[in-house]
Amino acid sequence: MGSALVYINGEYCEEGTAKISVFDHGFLYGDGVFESIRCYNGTVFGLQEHMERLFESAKLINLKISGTPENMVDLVCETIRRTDLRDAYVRLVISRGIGDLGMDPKKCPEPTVVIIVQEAEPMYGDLYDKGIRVITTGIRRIAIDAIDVRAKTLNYLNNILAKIQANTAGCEEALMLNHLGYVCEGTGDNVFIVKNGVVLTPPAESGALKGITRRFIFALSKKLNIVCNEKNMTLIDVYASDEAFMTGTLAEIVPVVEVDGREIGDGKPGGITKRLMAEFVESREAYGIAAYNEKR
Ligand code: PXG
Repeated sequence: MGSALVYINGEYCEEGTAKISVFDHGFLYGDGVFESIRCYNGTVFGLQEHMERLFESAKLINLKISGTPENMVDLVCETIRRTDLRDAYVRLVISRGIGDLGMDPKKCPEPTVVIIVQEAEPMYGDLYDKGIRVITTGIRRIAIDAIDVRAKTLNYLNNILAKIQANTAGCEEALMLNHLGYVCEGTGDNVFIVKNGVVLTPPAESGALKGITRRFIFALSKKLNIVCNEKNMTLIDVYASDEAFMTGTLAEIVPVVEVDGREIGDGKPGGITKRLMAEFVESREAYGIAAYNEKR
């Protein structure tokens, strides 16, 4: 994989020289927000939606981003263009910025803006044909009255602890329940099941992130005349489903063929899942903002 290009507060540098201060509160306290974004053949997938979520996340933590969402769109596109990559993985991080060794954010005058652009590769390697195996983790998703996890903040330890459990169990991903025991999401992806031809996913009120890919699944389902609804579900709904899959910017759409040792359906990626995966590849280049548009 080639070296990443990194934008930090107005400067562009190669990954080897990209540095931020140890006094940055993103590093010291996880005080910041981020977005993970994909670019397919020069089009930045769902960039408008990513920007809306970024500014909503920033609002939750009362972080003032200088400039408008449009300025940030331009900056992301400019950074991609400088790499000449048409297929790229982009990480946009905005932290509280440099402060002192105290958590009080009022000591941080200026947010730190980082954009990393590198080559993209599929998160689950060759498992898109076979499907992944998942365990339900004992780590509950953070309750929304603690941190509203519908904001994408730099606090990912909850998810990382769950991922460690999945790794220990020899599974690819962990399914996280919310504090009431309802199915919520994966560590870095949203979860869907298919039952009697209907696609179902937990509502955002379950504490699941309102994923950009999740939202795209609603559009793809509509296009394919498949009913797709939000529904609160418990583990029995997942175990007894006909098909299951997870979605995310990095994961894209990945079939789930086993949960907690129970085969999902016939233990192979399901028909509706495969149709959605094919339609995703077909439609994704049209869903976003062109990074290489001459006007930029
Ligand atoms: N839920 C959570 C908790 C996420 O972090 C998604 C769902 C899917 O949302 P999008 O908008 O991407 O469809 C995410 C995003 C990683 C990694 O390294 C994963 C994400 C973000 C950053 C890193 O696995 N997933």
